[in-house]
Amino acid sequence: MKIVLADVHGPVCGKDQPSANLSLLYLASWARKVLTGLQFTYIPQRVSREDHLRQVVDLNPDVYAISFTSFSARVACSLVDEVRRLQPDCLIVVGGAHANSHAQQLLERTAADLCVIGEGEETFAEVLASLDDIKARRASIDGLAYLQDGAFVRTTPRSMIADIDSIPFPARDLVRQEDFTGISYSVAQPNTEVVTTRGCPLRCTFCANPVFRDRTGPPFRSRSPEQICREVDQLYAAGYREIYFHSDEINVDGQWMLDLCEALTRLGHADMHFQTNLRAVPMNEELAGALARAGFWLVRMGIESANPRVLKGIRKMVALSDIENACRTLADSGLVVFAFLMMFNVWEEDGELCYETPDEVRNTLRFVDGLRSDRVLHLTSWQVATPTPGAEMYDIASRHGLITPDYLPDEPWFPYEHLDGVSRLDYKLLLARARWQTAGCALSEGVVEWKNWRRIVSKSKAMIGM
Ligand code: B12
Ligand code: SF4
Repeated sequence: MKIVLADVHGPVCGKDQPSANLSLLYLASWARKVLTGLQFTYIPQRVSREDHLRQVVDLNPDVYAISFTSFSARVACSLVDEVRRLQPDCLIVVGGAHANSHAQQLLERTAADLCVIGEGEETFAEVLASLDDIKARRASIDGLAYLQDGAFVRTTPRSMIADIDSIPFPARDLVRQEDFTGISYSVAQPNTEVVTTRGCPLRCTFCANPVFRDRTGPPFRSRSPEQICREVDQLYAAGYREIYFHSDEINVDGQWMLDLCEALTRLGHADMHFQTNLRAVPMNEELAGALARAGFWLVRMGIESANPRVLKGIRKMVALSDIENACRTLADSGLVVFAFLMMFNVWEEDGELCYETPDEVRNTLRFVDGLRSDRVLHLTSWQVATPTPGAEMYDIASRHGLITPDYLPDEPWFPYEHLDGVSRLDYKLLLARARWQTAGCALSEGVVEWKNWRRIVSKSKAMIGM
């Protein structure tokens, strides 16, 4: 059986693809564990639209499986329709973040046959096993959505895999390292990503983390440190020297993080470097020291805002003092601290629409400048808070008429068009200031990301008003 595993062609949000899409490689590794006779071809983001479609026609696959977020959904939908035109008999399966929140719309508006909702490994393998008679058997496969005589059908939700150690390592043999640009802000080449946990126990309103929540089974699961270390060892032997650990937040379970750090330290790969995402709490000298000893050099922390009113509204569940403490503790242990920041967040209080004001955004900029001058915060990334399918903020924006049902977040989101107290001038000045701050950080740390030249050019043009 021939199966294409497809990423949309890029760049997406102005960026090239840093490393292989692990969602697709996990689907392949699980399917290989339970089935035989499978021939997978992975098409990365770097392949142009023409070459993507040419490869599909040349391969003449039985299954075309495509993964995408809401930010690449528009391109993905047009690819699906084009693949259907060129390969009328191929089964088209869609999955990923956008498929989770917009299954019905995707099925009604594109030529996709099946939409996989939730964790994909078991569902996809069952689809492949039933391929000969999929129309008759799809109703008995959990975690699927499809149209039957034009009506939307959703099968029983798929239980989550309780023991994620049972999932084999992603099928990296299907990809070529040269198709990827490498992770941003890296100190060693080649580098790649590893998924260490699935799900997050928290519920920040702006976060679209829809796949692993509100379904049957445990929402937050972690791999055992030993199993992660086996994957790290394998990657080390394959020549990799830096890994970005994609836990949503590595420290939501502090004891597990300590165990992982100890196991990584015991591996003894002094020239292997790590980076990860984390939260401001829990953080203390023991946790920060363990990260540094294990080989972590960069930690990316969601600060979002320096305003207690906003932190409470977006349900960040951290105090400003926690953020400051985390920056100082991590920096004292020698770690480079990278902050994710947002402006003009939107939330709801007793049904009323609330939002971050221009003065509050200015306050966050000043707070960051203060931490920078103390040398406890080193790099930043600013985003305008955008309603993203799967996030509570998206539902709030819909309820208050800020977005239409057709809205996709690849369209620019201008807060001044939706929020009374934000003017166009406020927005432009604050965004420019935030971009200068990010550029200033990157220049002073000596880490300008030239590979994102498209973004740098477009942001520079925006800053000088071109
Ligand atoms: C790693 C990551 C990235 C990496 C991707 C690396 C790569 N190599 O391609 C980078 C840094 C590039 C990235 C970029 C972006 N990301 Co991102 N990313 C993630 C993250 C943290 C982990 C993804 C992952 O690997 N998960 C592990 C795998 C196993 O889970 P999974 O992806 O959900 O896949 C499972 C199922 O969804 C399903 N499945 C997925 N695809 C398919 C396809 C088929 C056919 C089938 C059957 C099943 C299936 O089966 C999989 C296995 O169970 C997620 C958050 C999260 N926890 O998922 C955000 C997340 C996916 N990203 C998000 C966003 C917003 C972005 C950006 C827009 C950020 C930006 N402003 O630039 C860009 C857009 C990129 C794009 N191509 O569209 C959002 C998407 C929300 C949405 N509704 O669109 C998420 C959910 C983060 C969040 N909490 O809000 N991201
Ligand atoms: S922003 Fe981080 S802590 Fe909040 S829900 Fe998303 S992954 Fe969890």
